[in-house]
Amino acid sequence: MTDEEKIAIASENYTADNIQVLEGLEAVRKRPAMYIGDVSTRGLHHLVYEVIDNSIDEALVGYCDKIDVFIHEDNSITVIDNGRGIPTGLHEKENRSALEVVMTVLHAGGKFDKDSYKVSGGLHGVGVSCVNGLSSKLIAKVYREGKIFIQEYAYGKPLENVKVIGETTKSGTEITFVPDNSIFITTTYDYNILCSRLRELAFLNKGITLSITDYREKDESGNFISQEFYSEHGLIDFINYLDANREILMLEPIAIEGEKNSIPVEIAMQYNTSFAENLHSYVNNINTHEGGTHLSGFRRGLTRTLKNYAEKSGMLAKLKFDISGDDFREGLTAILSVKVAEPQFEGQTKTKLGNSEVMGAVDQMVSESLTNYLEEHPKESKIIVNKVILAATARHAARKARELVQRKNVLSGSGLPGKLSDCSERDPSLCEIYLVEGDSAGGTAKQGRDRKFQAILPLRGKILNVEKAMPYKIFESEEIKNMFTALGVTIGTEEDSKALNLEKLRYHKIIIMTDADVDGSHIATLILTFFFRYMMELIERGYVYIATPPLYLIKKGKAQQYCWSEEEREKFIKELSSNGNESGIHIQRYKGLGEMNAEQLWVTTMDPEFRTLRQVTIESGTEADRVFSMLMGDEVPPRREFIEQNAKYANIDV
Ligand code: 0RA
Repeated sequence: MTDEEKIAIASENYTADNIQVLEGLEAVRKRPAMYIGDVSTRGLHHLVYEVIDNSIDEALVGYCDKIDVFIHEDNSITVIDNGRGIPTGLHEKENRSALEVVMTVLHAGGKFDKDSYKVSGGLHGVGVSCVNGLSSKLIAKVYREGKIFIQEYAYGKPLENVKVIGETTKSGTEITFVPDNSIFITTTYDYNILCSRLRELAFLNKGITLSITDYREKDESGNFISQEFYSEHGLIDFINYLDANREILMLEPIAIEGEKNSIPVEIAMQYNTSFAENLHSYVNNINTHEGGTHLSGFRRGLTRTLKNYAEKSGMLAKLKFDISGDDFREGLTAILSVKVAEPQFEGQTKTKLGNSEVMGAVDQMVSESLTNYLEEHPKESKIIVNKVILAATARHAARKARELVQRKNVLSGSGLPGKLSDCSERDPSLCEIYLVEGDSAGGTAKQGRDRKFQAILPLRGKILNVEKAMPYKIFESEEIKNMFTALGVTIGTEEDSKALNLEKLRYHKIIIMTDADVDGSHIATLILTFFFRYMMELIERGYVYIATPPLYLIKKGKAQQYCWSEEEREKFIKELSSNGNESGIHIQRYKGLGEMNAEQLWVTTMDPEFRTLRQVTIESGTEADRVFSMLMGDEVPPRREFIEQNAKYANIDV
């Protein structure tokens, strides 16, 4: 900061705008990750979210109800809304168009409209100028006061003054940007990732229509792929969407909506027959994966209110053990959405709400509304209390089973499973464990591995489907117990039966290696379901991977090559036969890991120099929850439909 700037700040003339002007877009280009999280696929998609969030802000103050997103052939993006349009008049202090200020000054977005209740605004709330700074080209078109205004930018710098290019009867903003490929690792947009965010925004902001069109791909009838999202009932629709594949226990979700201490709170919740707790919380439309004060307030309010009701009802009289907080949330799907004017985000991924005043607001809101609900719905209330009693009984059984398992481990020396072939390295950050389908492939992997840092744990057949099983079953399943003990992870404490302890985690790469066939995919999905429901943090920390064994070995004379896809296979065959000779080519289709010898398995799938590992990430917690409940739950038709739609992404033998 220069002395003049310091003086300006210290002087009476200081306003917030002074500071903002100091922060130019060069800062964004220098440290993009600081502003948008990262420069991978995730950051790339955040550019779109940032623009949409400005349109959502317009919708929240009542001026916009339609937002359309287009992915162009070159992976540039257009977002169009029917809001008021970014102001285009002269910005007195800056002596240039307000549009130019909004697009080129960091955090300038909201400065024109102090009375508006701005609550949205991207993961990092950095404003649309940040998108501009990270785009090699951006065009802003504004439809306002009967005119069409336009300004173009390159790398955040205006190429010319704002000009009028025509007349219009519409109002709104249209932003087209080309992400700077010198900043992002990848600039290819994923249609499905954008779809889930738009769907989520539609549920969180009822009444807005959001659409997406992808000009890169056509459907069977020759139309560009496109989807539209609109929700009339908001969070209630969201719950029904998430629970579509679960057996639900009530006629319709419980809905809570209102404002406490000027904090808008919206909740929808519903109990189902599963054993999983599905709480998803949002602050200003941002998914708070790490929870925070709003979620704590929800839990408190829920536990206290249900406990009071259950005790008063007399239904707990015969229960021989106490009920814990978890028991009220087993089989519960809930969405909690609050709007906070000045949110403080904490935690590793800045997705944990820190504002202490929110806890009490949500707690009170839940207590009051839920007390009313329970009094007005005696039938549902009884179902809920019975569900809680069942959960307490199951937890009790799980604790006994867990204690038995853990006592046994203490007795058996190292406590490591007999089937584990461990590595010699002791630093977890250098160690890998392969979870291998079948004893025979396990044997091959054991011979092929580098024993210094690679451990092998063979798993026999289909492991327990934890989506359907009662929680205590995981302590009875040999394969699941082996995974816990080999990984060095424990689960459950006196206070929290699902608490995960990763302090003694023994490997930072956990690699699922199954056959490239239907059974293999099924086993990989079962293992992932187990991780998702019981060891989510392993996935969040980026420790879980999927190995990719090759599908073919193609040989001709001395030339040989492994191929991982049909395209690769065809390409190589073409190369081999380019000299006109179509003969002597030998193609081996690997149906399973067992068909490779140790050397082949090492070279293709395990050697860190050459292998491809697919890291398992969760783009959307709600979407992952829905997909797992569908893939592993009881309802068959939605599962069939999903598999048919997604078969093209997988190597499925048919
Ligand atoms: C600043 C002030 C106003 C609106 C906007 C920005 C605005 C920004 C974006 C970005 C995408 N769509 C947008 N729509 C609006 C208030 C406008 C007024 O007071 O008329």
